[in-house]
Amino acid sequence: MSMPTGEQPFTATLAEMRAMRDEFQRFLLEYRFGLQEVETKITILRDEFQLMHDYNPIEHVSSRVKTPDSLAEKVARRGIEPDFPTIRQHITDIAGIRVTCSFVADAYRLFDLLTTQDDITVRAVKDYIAVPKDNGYKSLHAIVEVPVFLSSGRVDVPVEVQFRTIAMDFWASLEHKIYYKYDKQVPSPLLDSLRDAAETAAELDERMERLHREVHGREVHGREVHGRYPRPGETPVEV
Ligand code: 0O2
Repeated sequence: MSMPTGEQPFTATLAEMRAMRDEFQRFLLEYRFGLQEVETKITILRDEFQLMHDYNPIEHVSSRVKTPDSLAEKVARRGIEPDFPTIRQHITDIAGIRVTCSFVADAYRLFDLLTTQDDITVRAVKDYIAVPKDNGYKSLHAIVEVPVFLSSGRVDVPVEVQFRTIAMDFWASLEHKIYYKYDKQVPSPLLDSLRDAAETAAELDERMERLHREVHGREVHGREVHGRYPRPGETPVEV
């Protein structure tokens, strides 16, 4: 069964529409479960950090399953067939989780700690922190696959995880609002101001991280191993 994209003429009986709704809900359910699995992993890392290292690298976490409208828009924009197997194969951000961290180093640490877990498969990484987008957007994106065990068996569900700092998040949410306010046709001076603001946000991130390090020093109390946090099973070594 195909999803209506809004561009094709669409006729169906009430029973067909109900069947389509049920199939769509089942399709999205897998993504909701995948999201729950990754959210649990992030929550465990946060709680363990707090308990073992007396430090919380995560400011907040938000998640969403893509709305049917947003999914249909992406299917149309990508020009892919609007059927479930094709969507499953090509649209990898139906389940999305955003981890907002205190500092850039924390974003990379959490990325590392999540993506090296045994049951996680990394499908793709886009490091827009190392190489920001032309508009100034910064964030570290990973498409990970997480196993979900249903009554019908195992399914590996792709989840997009975005790691960013508070400053990057602030910038991205304003840019998103401006983009939609101007219906994606943002005037050029405003685009320049946004790029400028992205640089200011990056400078703020650097200053805050420097300050944090000045106050706390190099955290070697079982926390950092050669500039990063220990991986599971690794013994922290003082440097
Ligand atoms: P939402 O509201 O999160 O669902 P695409 O450009 O989407 O066709 P791809 O490869 O899926 O291709 O995109 P990418 O680069 O991995 O980015 C996906 C998500 O990152 C977006 O999802 C946004 O959440 C965020 N993002 C990427 N670029 C920008 C940007 O320039 N500004 C802002 N504010 N966010 C960005 P969606 O589906 O667009 O939105």
